[in-house]
Amino acid sequence: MKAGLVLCGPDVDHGPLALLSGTFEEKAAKAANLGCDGIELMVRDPAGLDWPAVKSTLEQAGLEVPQIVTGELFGADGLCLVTADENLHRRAEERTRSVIDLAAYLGAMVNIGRLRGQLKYLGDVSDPWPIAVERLRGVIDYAAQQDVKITMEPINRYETDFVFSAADGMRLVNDLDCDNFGLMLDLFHMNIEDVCIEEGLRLASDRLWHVHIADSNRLYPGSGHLDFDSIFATLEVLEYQGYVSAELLPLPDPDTAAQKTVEFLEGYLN
Ligand code: LER
Ligand code: MN
Repeated sequence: MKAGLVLCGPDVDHGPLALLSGTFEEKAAKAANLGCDGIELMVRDPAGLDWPAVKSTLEQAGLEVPQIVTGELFGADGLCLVTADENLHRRAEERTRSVIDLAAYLGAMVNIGRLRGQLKYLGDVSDPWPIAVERLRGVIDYAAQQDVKITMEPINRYETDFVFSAADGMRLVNDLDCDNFGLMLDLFHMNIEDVCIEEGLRLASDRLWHVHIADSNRLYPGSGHLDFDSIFATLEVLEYQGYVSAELLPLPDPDTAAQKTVEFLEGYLN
């Protein structure tokens, strides 16, 4: 297992769950000094980014980019894939394709969280699930051509209206049946939606490609009531090799939250 955290790229002013302060270069240096293996890059629009500069900043810091996170495509620009609005869907696909191109350039996966949209955005249809599956397939097929993996994140019911749990995520994995489509599980969402976090991890283990860590209250681990001894013992048994990456509230400040998380992870990852 490797340690990571979510970091805003140069085109994102503020990510509500991203860590570290300073310029992009300063944040990359801080992540490396803390002992992170890599960072999850939060982007808004790759067209506005200097790709070689981003790559060289991260390479010089010795950081991998396991994944690009797309939350701000929805959060800042309202883009989403599962919608009846053809124009919105086309713009969301175009932007997602450019994120996939950047991911291919950086050797990263691409996460789909809130960017997926919602079933209710499809309007009054009797069975929205198969329509949603086909809406998602477009970007997954495009990613496959670029050799990029897509991770779907089950998200709690207060933020979306489909794919809440690991079981929901595996239903989508099975219905899509694409080798480049897997799951990212976020312990904060799992604590709300999964009957048992450890069981959810086991259920998804064949397609578990990334993990977001936060405690039950979305503060740095150790601040809430999640049983991390049991969670990490489960990941060990499953021989999970991917990233455990901090996505949490930047409190008491973004640097302290990052430092506390990496210190906490050291106890489990080494
Ligand atoms: C994104 O990874 C996430 O977990 C969401 O809660 C953001 O809204
Ligand atoms: Mn998350």
